[in-house]
Amino acid sequence: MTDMNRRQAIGGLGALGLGAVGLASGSAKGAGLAGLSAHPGWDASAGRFVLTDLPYDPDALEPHIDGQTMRIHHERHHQAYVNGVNTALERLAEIRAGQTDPATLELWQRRLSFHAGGHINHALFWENMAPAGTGGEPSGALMNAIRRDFGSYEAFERFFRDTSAAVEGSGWGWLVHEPVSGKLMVVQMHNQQHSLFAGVTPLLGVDVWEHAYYLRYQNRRGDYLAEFMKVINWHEVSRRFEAVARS
Ligand code: MN3
Repeated sequence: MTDMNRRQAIGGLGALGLGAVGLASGSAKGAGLAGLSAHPGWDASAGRFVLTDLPYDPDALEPHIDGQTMRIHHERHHQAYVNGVNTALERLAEIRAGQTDPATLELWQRRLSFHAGGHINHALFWENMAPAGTGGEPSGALMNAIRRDFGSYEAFERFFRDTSAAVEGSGWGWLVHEPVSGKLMVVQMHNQQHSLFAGVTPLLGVDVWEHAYYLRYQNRRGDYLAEFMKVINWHEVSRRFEAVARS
């Protein structure tokens, strides 16, 4: 896929109202592409969203995240979001064409938001992880920004883990770049839908739905989060940060 096609694909997502997962910022200068450059999750020739590849073997994050969880999470859960966003777009097209009861518009808009959010969240999540020992350490401009906005790396990590652990029910913890202030922030996302500020760029996300950790950690979400910190791909987080900092 060319850069332009990627930009168009992601720009399209932004136009669907999904900007708060960072895609709106991709419309002008491409920063929102940051997490999706290798596996854009969109088949331009078919005009459909597609499941993104895992950038490593499903067993590669063991023992921190187990292979069975990774397989089910990727092949079943993520695939269901891909199917869901495609179905929602088909039903909405039928409503526009007068072929489906317009009273279902609200339902399909809600499903569009949920499934498109799920697709993009997971595409970003797979890429912001890497086998332990290969993801590097936070450094350079990213580390400077972490120190500036959180005081220290340790304070950031504590806040990121506490914020993610405290998500009520299903959702996500995110480190984001907020474009108005130019600051890094740690925020929660509920379900698959954003409760973020418009236009923030997602830098690092952790899925805290039970399907992300229950097989190995059962109800011990905090233990999962401690292990997640060992499989972060800081090279990718830095790449996202530098893409948005440049734009
Ligand atoms: Mn998930």
